[in-house]
Amino acid sequence: MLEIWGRPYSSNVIPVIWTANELGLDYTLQLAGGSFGKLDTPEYAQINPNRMIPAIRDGDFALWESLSIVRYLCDRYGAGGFSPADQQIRAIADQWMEWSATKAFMPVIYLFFATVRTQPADRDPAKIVALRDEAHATLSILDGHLEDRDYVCGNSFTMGDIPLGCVVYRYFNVDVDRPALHNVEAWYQRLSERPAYRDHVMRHFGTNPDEWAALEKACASEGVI
Ligand SMILES: N[C@@H](CCC(=O)N[C@@H](CS)C(=O)NCC(=O)O)C(=O)O
Repeated sequence: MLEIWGRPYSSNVIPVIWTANELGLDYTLQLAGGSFGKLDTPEYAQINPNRMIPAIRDGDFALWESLSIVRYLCDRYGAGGFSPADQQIRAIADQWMEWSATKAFMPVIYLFFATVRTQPADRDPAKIVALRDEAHATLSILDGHLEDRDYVCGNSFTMGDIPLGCVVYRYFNVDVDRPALHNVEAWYQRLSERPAYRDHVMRHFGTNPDEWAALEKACASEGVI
């Protein structure tokens, strides 16, 4: 059975877990990383020599790097669907996955760390506004792209929506004022109609480091997800 190594509150693990659930795959989640540890074992070094999460094992095959895992799962188990058969449509999906990793992820994750992962007394309001502005400016590009399409590749949900769907959930759920992004908001609404997105991306992550840590610890009691 497919094994996913990671923790369900990690920004790089969430796209992998969401993908596996979209594809209806049977898998076991090996809780690892952060307070769950296990990354410094010889067994894990065989799976991911970087000792980071996520990683997967699919039979004898091991793979790391979150978006490579998303592509692999969609190619192997969702070919012609989440991984479009048309090479140009697939390239567009790939383009937005790369763009998510290289442009959209950073301002949003830094905004997340400057708010949820920082004690309220230690927060820097100017830094938070600057990160919010950077995230908004970047996501405005996605907003323009979604002006005349439902999903990043057109009318169907594909792997191209997955990394950005995770980024946008965090952006829309940190406690900051945000200028409108009408098309991204409409796309986010469409994603939130998907059960796998609701269950595995739209996890309440708390409002401060203590709540966040307690929520992540509690996921250990969920066992296999
Ligand atoms: N580019 C890698 C980044 C992996 C990464 O930074 N993982 C973090 C968690 S989000 C990690 O392993 N941190 C150590 C830990 O969680 O213990 C990917 O997308 O998979």
